[in-house]
Amino acid sequence: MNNASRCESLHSWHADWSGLRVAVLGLGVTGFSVADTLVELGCNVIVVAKTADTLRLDMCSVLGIPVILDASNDGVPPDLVEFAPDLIVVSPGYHPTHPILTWSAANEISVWGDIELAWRVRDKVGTPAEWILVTGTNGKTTTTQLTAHMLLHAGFRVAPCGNIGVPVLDAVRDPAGFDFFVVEISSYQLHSLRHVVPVSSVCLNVAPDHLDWHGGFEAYVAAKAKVYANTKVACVYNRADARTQRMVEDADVTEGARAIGFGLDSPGPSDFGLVEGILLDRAFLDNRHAEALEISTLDELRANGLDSPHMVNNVLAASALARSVGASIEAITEALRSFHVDAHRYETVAEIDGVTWIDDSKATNPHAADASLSANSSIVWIVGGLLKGVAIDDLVTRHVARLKAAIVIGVDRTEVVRAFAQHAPHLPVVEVQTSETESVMEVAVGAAATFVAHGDVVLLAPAAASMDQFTDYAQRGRLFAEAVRSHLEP
Ligand code: UMA
Repeated sequence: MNNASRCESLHSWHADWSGLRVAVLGLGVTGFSVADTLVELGCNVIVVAKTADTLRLDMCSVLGIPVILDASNDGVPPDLVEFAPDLIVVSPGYHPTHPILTWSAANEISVWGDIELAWRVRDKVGTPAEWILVTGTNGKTTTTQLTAHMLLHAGFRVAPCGNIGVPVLDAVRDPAGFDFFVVEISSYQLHSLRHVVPVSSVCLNVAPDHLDWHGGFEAYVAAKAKVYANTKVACVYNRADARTQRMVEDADVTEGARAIGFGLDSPGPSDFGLVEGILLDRAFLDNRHAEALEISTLDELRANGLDSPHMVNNVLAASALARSVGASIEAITEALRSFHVDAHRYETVAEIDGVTWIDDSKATNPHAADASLSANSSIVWIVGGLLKGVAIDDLVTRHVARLKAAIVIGVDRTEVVRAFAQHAPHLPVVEVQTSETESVMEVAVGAAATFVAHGDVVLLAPAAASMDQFTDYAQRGRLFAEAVRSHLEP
């Protein structure tokens, strides 16, 4: 058997992986879980990465895994060529045109993502868990958490994993064993996804994001559409987003899978929806042509901040996924009462003198920022960061009437400042310049405070990723909240 067909034949944890030569690209959260798993399987492993933290390097050294650190990140390291891998497992952040991936294609070396490997070895602990896949431009982490919380209340053993921060391979290797994995899956992971058979799946919405990585919107949408492939029970789509419905229509699913729509309007048979403030399941009941089941109400959801339109959509999508695999309505209703949204997702950090300061640092693209801008009428907007090839012109045009001022952060703010000059020429725009004594958020908050009056909202919804000035969106939000507190309580 040649190397390629040996790799293709490996479909179980209990298959013979011994001696397989595998190069792992990346030594972040994913890369380490992949390398660790492969060593456990008896493979001969090498890791390549441009950077890695000391802890992971130390752990690799303990496990006897050689690491090639290639700071240039723009070629094929000679030690990798010499290693002659049978298989490459790539971390999600690697661009598809990375020289190592071009080299592996030219040399017919199989390339998998971590999700592909996890699917193949999912039978490590007892009966393999069923997989529920969750993707979308926005709302996927919350929907993943909601679905997992509902299934937990329904008495199942469940692990939320994937892009949410816990590699699927860690869930697969957990000796506890699970009934369900709710896998948040990013467009990067979907790009390299080959064969997974989910029990149910959802694409919550699609709007421009990560365009520089995918090379355009169509390629991004095509990656997202892969979430529905082979689905067995329910393909859940957003009735207000025709692209998600088309993805389901075009998907090659398992015979018998149903299309289940969700939306904020009245549900048809096989839908989840909203009628006079009541969230309804009209899909998973016998007499769905004449009846519907009540899941919750907007009033109930308000009690724990789940009543904004985009959150209600997440709740409906999660309910559809949970119902599709047998959760009772009662379990879902109960789960919603005890669910709390994570920090930095439209979180009110202070309310003082009639001014509300909101941390929506998780709004890392225009589609997400659009939702939080739409929810307010007089806004001082803190915006900017890494735009990832996506324009913010439409966002500025749509919300200019709600804006009182814009405070622009981010290293490269040319595009943001240009969009305001073009579409909101009369709006006060402050570009944040840091100094040795003041950080980005201290300056931004100080500038925002000069514009506010009673009834205003200061909204951190950057419409951009954070890594140019912060470690991640969480740090960006945390520093904002700290700056707000120290500004208001000097
Ligand atoms: N690396 C290179 N060269 C490259 C790219 C990366 O050497 O060209 C190396 C880095 O030096 C580092 C490692 O690869 O050693 C990092 O790999 P990675 O960027 O794939 O990140 P991980 O730490 O493995 O985390 C990934 C996801 N990150 C990305 O997709 C960028 C995490 O999602 C995810 O939680 C984790 O796997 C577990 O599944 C984060 C994310 O930002 C939250 N996701 C994007 C999003 O949600 O928008 C897609």
